[in-house]
Amino acid sequence: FKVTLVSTSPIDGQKPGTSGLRKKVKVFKQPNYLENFVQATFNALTPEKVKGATLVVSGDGRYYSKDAVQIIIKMAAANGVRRVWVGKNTLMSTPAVSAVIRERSGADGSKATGAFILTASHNPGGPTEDFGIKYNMENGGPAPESITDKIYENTKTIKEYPIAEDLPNVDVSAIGVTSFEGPEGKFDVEVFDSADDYVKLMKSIFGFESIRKLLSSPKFTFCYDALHGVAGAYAHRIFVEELGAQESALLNCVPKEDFGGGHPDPNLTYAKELVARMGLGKSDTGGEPPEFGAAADGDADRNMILGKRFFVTPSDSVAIIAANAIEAIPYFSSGLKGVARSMPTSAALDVVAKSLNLKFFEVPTGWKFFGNLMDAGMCSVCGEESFGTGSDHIREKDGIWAVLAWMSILAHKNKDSIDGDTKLVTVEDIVRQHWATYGRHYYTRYDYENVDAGKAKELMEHLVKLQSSIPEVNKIVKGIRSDVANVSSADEFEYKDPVDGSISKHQGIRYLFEDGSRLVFRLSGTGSEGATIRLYIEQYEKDASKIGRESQEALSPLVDIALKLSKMEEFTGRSAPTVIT
Ligand code: VG1
Ligand code: CO
Repeated sequence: FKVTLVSTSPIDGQKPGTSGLRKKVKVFKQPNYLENFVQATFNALTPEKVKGATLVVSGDGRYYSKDAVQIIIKMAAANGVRRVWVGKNTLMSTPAVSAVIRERSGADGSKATGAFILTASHNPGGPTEDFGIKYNMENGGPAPESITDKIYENTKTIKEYPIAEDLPNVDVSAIGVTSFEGPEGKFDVEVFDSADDYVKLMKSIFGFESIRKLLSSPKFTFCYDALHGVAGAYAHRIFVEELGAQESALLNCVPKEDFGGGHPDPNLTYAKELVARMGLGKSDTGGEPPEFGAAADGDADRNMILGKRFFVTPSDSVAIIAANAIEAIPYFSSGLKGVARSMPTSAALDVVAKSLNLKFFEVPTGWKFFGNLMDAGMCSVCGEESFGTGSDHIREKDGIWAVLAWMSILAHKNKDSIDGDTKLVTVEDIVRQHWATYGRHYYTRYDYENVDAGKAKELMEHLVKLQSSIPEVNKIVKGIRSDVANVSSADEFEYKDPVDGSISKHQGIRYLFEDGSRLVFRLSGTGSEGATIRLYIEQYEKDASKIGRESQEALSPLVDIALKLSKMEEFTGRSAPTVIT
């Protein structure tokens, strides 16, 4: 192939957000839009590192992935990349990409040094919906801010990019290696099924035998909903072939370019079919719900965990996994190096860390911050309130890992009862037992999607200004409800990375109450249009007689305060959030 230099000019708005660049497909399809971002990334990595490299390029298979993969292959070739690894049909879950970077060796012993992940995660897909791209580093984790800042700077000055225009499109549906000869030598594209590497990794972490035994018991029933995301490409292999689940346990497990027209976000609002099956929906499907249900998002890094007629909040989920990991999961049998959560995630994990005497970290939203801790051997298990849970087996959150972690805990708690007549220890039993031991963190998140960006900014500025006088805040709070604790402090969360000392500012506004309750306000960094305001509300209850309340009811005084304190309706014109989780 030949290399052509194409001249281009900067395009506005290519700043990577919480997890890469996410925009409408029609934006990505503009001339040079994708190319500029890819070249800005190559330039940020530096030409020396790009030349001769092995790169992974794949994603959740959403609409425009097939075109994007071919463009990136041609640009990689022209930039002197030695090899590109592509998942069959461009499919590779975000956790599988991380695993492939860390674990896979090519036939000639080559190792990948990074990846372009093509996904907009939980955002809908299709010609009128979202596409996304992000870069992951040699450790398998998302590029740190030092790199994403450079990428953004480069997008503002880019003048040209090289591309191998005459390179034929590679058939990404056929497994195998295609070799090309370019001006600087050989260039290979290898298509493979990443499920092999991923399954191998999962088998090295969990006791598949004990999970298999659980799944084979008639007492235990299971349902997994991939919401037509990429998790479907792994679910059959793992749950059915390896672990013996019934075929009928899999819902929406065929990956689709538009996620079947749905919103591939595993929560109580969008995972409608699963929610109904689990006996949690308004429309009951009839029949006895399964004992355990789970769902994934588009790129399979998120998870939702459900019991029969029971929802496990993600903040509780990570705390429960941490509390049981050593006993229930072979990978952790020698102990946990530490645990971490993102700032808006509830403090359920903090209580476990304290009681088990574990190192604990609170980081800003987004998985990139956990990676540094893990690379330094300081953190084993971590999670976010946004349905993300994971461990140091890779450097991304991992939806299927979380399901296997819960299955391991269920298998462990039921190891003596699974064969006999004793009753199954259920998901709900495990959660209630956890609350009884550690106390309960009532928790909810209100999302106001696609609000006017200017108004959202004003609301945040209003909240920052309010913080300067805590007595004033308390006067307002007491005027709204007299039955809540005092606000003891408020701030804008700022994080100093304990490993590299880097500082991340403006990571959300916190109002902290004397009884441990919290209100947190943030602007989303993953949307593709307008602004999304997230409001996180949390209240700790230690009294065992008060841990069984319905959470929206228990939190209603704090919700009331949050809405009035922030003047939510006044600024946004919204009387209700778009989604409550
Ligand atoms: C959201 C979540 C955050 C998560 C991020 C990426 O970010 O709140 O916890 O890490 O999505 O997840 P934001 O900035 O919109 O609040 V994924 O599965 O979209 O890569
Ligand atoms: Co995701």
